[in-house]
Amino acid sequence: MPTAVLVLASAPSKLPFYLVGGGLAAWAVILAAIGLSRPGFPGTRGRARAVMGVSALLVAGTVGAAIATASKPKHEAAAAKGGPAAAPAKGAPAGSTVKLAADPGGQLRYDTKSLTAKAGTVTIDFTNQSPITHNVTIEAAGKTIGATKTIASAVTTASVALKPGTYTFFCSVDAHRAAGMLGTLKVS
Ligand SMILES: [Cu+2]
Repeated sequence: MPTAVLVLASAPSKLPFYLVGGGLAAWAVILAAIGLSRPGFPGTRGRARAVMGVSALLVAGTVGAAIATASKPKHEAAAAKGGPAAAPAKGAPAGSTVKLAADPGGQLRYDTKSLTAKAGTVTIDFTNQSPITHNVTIEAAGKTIGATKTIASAVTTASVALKPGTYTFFCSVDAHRAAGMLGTLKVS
């Protein structure tokens, strides 16, 4: 028996199906043999019921094992292997983090003009090493959706819930935006 347990543990996928299915086949052979050798089989109502019950159980077991082994969701297998489908379930947007820095020398620009993020809670990590105050403000169709704190010689973080789309990020301090402190954030 320990060997069988070992096999069960090491080869999970189709084994239950083969075991129960094999049991069903053996049961059918036994029933046929008894039926052939004893014309009166199964004899009493109780025995007939028992035979029917065991048969039904084995059939249900086989079908159940077949479904259980066949319908194993693909993403589970992928998750076990660390595949790309190991992402969070639907309805729980992954979101992501974007990193952005203001020009450390004090020029009115960020270190990039384009950012990308995944829809959901988007975290903005903003670094401003310069002594000039800056922030990161997110805007869609002229409407402000969120912003970091305005900082100088510091680091700050803000989280914004973003749907897929194209946004503008810019600094709302003075005329920094007009001077070129802006860029495009694409959320997919
Ligand atoms: Cu600024």
